[in-house]
Amino acid sequence: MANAQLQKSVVLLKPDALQRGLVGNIISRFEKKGLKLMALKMMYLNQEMLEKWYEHHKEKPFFADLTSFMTSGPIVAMLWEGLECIAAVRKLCGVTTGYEAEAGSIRGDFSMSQQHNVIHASDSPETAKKEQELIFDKDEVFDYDKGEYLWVYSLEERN
Ligand code: 3AN
Repeated sequence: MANAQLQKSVVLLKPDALQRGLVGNIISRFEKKGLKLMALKMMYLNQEMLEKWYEHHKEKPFFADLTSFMTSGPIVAMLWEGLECIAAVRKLCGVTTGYEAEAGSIRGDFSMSQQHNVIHASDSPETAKKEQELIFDKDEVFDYDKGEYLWVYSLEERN
């Protein structure tokens, strides 16, 4: 417990999540988990951003399809905070491919696809930092005291 880190995770609700009316349900899951919402906005991604975002997939055969999907409609971008938030959020998302994702996870409940998999979440603290800088201006990120933390975490975990 003593080693648990307070982390931030960047989450994108992909164009399919908006088209399918899943935004409220997904945000509600993060809220109920006890995570703190620090930033939220709707936007379009562009090719230049996606080349940086998915740098590790740039040479993959599906990259062109992926960028065309990710620019096909608006997305919702969010920044969430919590103890070990990166792993916790990825667990809520489920594994990449919808038809393999565990029932109860977001992809497990809402996706049957490898690409139209509803949500993106940062996979490491380094990636989260890079993604936060790509998406959010400093004045779009809100640090505030969340009273619920008194109940979400123990005294030891809050210090
Ligand atoms: P995750 O989003 O679970 O971290 P990554 O980083 O492996 O998964 O993939 C990034 C995104 O690229 C996925 N969310 C998915 O939309 C897309 N993707 C990954 N693998 C494939 C694939 N084989 N075919 C099509 N799209 C893919």
